[in-house]
Amino acid sequence: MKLIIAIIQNEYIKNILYKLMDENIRTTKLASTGGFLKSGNTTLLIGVEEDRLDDVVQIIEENCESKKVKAGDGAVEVGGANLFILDMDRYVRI
Ligand code: 2BA
Repeated sequence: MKLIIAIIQNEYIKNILYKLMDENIRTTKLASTGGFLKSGNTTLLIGVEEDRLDDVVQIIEENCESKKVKAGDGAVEVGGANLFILDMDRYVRI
């Protein structure tokens, strides 16, 4: 199994969650805050079998995009989603 930690900009989260639910992909939604901009984003924990990994990445890719945001005197390009994909040793549901 894989664990996807997906940090997603709030404006995209509703749509992404609906699409993941349509595909029977389970998620846990956490409120989070970017360390740099100090603005709210959402972190999803998504545990999936390896053969569903590409489906999840595709759903997220198709439903968000990066955009420029003002930061101080300049601007930064904020990703619609930043994904960390980890191998999971073991999953236990009790
Ligand atoms: P923030 O930390 O608020 O970062 C927002 C955007 O600011 C980043 O977009 C990046 O373009 C810029 N940025 C961040 N740190 C910077 C720095 N030290 N110097 C210059 N510019 C900087 P993204 O890279 O797309 O990140 C969006 C959000 O994803 C981040 O919000 C953070 O919550 C999370 N994130 C991204 N990379 C991460 C990482 N390696 N570890 C943990 N969280 C990460």
